[in-house]
Amino acid sequence: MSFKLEDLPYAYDALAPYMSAETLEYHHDKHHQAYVTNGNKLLEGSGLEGKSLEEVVKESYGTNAGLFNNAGQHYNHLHFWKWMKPNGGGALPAALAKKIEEDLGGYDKFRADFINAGVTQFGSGWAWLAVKDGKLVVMKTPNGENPLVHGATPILGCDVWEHSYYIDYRNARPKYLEAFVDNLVNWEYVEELFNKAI
Ligand code: MN3
Repeated sequence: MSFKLEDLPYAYDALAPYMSAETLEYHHDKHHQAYVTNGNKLLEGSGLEGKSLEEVVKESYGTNAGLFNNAGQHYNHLHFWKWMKPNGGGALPAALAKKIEEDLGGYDKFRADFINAGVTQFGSGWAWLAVKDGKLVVMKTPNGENPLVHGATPILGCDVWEHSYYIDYRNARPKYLEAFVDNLVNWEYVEELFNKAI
């Protein structure tokens, strides 16, 4: 199955002032499009045509770096757009809040740990909330890597590549991560993935 770039689930200016239309135009239309275009070229003849995106990501990891980087980033970004919404953040769905309390020491600790994961990811990468062996974990990964290749299922991720925040926040990655958690996260979509993963 070839990769396809879907439209954003909201208008380009819908996440302002936390993420600008200019950032979303470059990030979605240029960066994500390039992962899709290059991923499709590298998928051809890889032996992984016909596999699901998740299977391509897992099976190309460690065996086909070019394909993995692009397929991984396609997977990460198609969820990233859905992990945000206008007027996001705020109260968590009850079942997810309870699980965060049990596994991660409560929302405030989760928030601090998630932001810290993003801040301390040296260079490009992602901060994650994932389900591993039935438990929630906070993780970070470099470049296009994600929890799928570490035996976990991502339910929330924040892109900390500079292209995700430099137009709006310059070098202030912590401020971008705070705005993401407090004002952008679409907790209903996180809950949907949590229910599937658990
Ligand atoms: Mn990106």
